[in-house]
Amino acid sequence: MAESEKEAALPPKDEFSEWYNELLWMAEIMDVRYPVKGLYVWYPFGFAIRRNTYNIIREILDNSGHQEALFPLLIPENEFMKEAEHIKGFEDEVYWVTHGGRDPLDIPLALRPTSETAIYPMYKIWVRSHADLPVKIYQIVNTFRYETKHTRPLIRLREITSFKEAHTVHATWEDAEAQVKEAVRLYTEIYRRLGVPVLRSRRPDWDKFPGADYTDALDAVMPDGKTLQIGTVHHLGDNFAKTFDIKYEAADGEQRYAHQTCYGISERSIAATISIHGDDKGLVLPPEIAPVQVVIIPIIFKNGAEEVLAACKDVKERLTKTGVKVEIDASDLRPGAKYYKWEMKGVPLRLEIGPRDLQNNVAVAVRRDTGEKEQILLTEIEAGVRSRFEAIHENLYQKAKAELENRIFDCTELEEVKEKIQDGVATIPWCRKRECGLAMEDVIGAGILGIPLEQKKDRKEKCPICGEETETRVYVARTY
Ligand code: 5CA
Ligand code: ZN
Repeated sequence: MAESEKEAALPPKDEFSEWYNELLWMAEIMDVRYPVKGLYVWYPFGFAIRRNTYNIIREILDNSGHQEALFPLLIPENEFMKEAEHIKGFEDEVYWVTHGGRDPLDIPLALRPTSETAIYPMYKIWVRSHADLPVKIYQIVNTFRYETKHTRPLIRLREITSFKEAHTVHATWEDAEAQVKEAVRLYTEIYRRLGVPVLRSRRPDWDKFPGADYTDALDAVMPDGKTLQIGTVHHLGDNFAKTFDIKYEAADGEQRYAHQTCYGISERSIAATISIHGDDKGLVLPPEIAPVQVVIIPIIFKNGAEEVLAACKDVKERLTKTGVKVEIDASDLRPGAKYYKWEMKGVPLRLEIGPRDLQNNVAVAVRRDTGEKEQILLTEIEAGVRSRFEAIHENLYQKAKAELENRIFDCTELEEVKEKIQDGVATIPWCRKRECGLAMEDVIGAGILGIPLEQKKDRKEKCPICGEETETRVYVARTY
């Protein structure tokens, strides 16, 4: 694409929606011009971010006893229609394949909106005895949901291209509950690696996954104060085991229904990461997911160009050997234009090397997150870059954590909640009765996000609807 097409400036991050859309385009993450609503194209640069992000997800799952597998995209109608609650939750969102060529199919096939009904008929065959448990399998696939709310790249898709779903099977309800806790911990760790702090809460009953006993969720707070659900963990009880007849032989020889969990993350993980860290100049990427981690800019005058270029190549080679992804920008662009370009792409560290730096045996390092300039001795460039990466990652997380904490407002009145959710997340006492929860949502005009998984149970307060005493506070937020 021509450089001239991209010269228009990025809107300031304060105008979040415009900033987000322009950034995806200018930093070459997604192309939204594909002619089907809700379907978008990954550019190679965006796809590299995706690959690096999903490497973290794979690593953390593989190291905690999960195995990756792959199930079919198409689900026969009769399997899909087995679990009543699940059908109710998804039937308006399913795409159906009804023909093979010109022949109507005997059994219509659903494009998976999620894969319970593709995986559990196989689990019925695979699970025989208590010795087979637990099963912990995940897959990373595309899923399809005919979303009727406003679609947005990476945030609300009709083809979710990067759906990581894990499906586990356990002997008892308690074992499954322990797995839910473990999954919340693993997801928190994934987001820690992305520098993204999360809110963790139990969804109210009316907002749980269709077919689940309960749903725990991770949410990020976006720059406009709205929350984005970036991961969910569901305790399925034995609901699906009963409909799909997943039984195991217990140690005492008896046949028992299994208990299950499932948990998912999508490319919303990338939407949150780039939205939370980015700034007015473009992307700011945590080093671990940056497709280019260091860009070297040779500062060239009439004399000494060869020495400078040779030194840049040497630095690149040495960094590459330690696994750092490096580019040298020796193009004809003016230095200012080069800075603009690589800042837009979120490159964590820029190294400038000119004749005077060579005399001093240093490179000038400029951090993308802070703009700080420091000299690094060329003889110590590997360690110098490594330690900057760690500092950048930590700074991104701490900054985001402070911003998140500033956006949580403890309220006692519903009117106050209405006002505060314009800027972030409110908390308010709730007696946990359904009718009070729904009444609150009505007055506020926004939903209850959930009951925080870590409650500060220090005092009794009054439910603003019925006046009953309670130790529970809930998050209320505007959501994506
Ligand atoms: N089977 C379960 C666990 S994998 C399931 O489908 N859960 S879910 O419906 O909550 O989806 C898992 C996660 O995918 C959500 O928490 C959300 O972060 C993400 N997600 C859901 N719908 C979309 C969508 N239309 N576009 C992008 N991401 C989505
Ligand atoms: Zn109440």
